[in-house]
Amino acid sequence: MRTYGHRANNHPNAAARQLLETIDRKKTNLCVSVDVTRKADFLAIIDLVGPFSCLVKTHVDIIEDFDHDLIEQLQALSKKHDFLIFEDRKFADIGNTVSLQYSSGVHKIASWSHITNAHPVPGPSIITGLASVGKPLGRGLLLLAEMSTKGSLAVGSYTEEAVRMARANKDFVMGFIAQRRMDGVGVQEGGNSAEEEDFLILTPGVGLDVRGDGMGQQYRTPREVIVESGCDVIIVGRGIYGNPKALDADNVRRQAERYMKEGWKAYLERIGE
Ligand code: 5FU
Repeated sequence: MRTYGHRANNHPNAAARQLLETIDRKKTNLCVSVDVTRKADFLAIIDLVGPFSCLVKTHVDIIEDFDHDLIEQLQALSKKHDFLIFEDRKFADIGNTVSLQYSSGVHKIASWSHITNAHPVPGPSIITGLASVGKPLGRGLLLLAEMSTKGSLAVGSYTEEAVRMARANKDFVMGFIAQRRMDGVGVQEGGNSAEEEDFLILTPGVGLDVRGDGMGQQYRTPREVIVESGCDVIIVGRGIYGNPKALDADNVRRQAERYMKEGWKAYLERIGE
């Protein structure tokens, strides 16, 4: 299994290259998901976890006091701590609509988020729509090939079609939200092997202390995700910041470091070091 650094040197997609370089430089494959509703909490958590993260994942539409200053401060933290930004927008509409949702509105996601994602449910036109905005800016797109939730419908031929859509749009699609490596998935017998591709697999549903959240979320450990399933980035939310109503700065920092160490240990095991 190749190293993150080696993959960075050879990757054709600019956003993927940036993420792999950051992972290699900071020695962390941890993405922290910051799902809180107050701007002050959002920025405070990111300042605490930034040193341990390669990527910070946002849902800006849940923030009650969202404003342009939040984006400026987020960008300043991204520079200060050397991490990329991933708005987990999960676009799912026709090409024209997603291009407007991505570029415009209150949030103007494309102007600040290095990476975003989309459900493949509308078919390839969703990639065309998002690429028309994101490609000129050097952004990267992840397709949701699988989900972490119990009873997810993103399985079987749906997942295979998602991978085929990505293969046909490698200049903009840098990888997948998925629960396992996608090499060879959807490759027809006698068809091209997956050797030439290097899709990044970013995986939510990661926790060290519990196996679920009572609302359908299912957690696996960093080792299960990185070693057993061959994924590249662990996405961790509540396992790090706990209850947003009772934020404990020392504990947030401690948990981020703990997940970073577990994720990196798992990666070293995977590459045989
Ligand atoms: F695509 C997905 C998925 O399959 N599962 C997820 O959990 C996305 N997520 C996101 O990861 C979800 O929207 C949360 O933002 C985050 C997981 O947060 P947690 O607190 O670690 O459960």
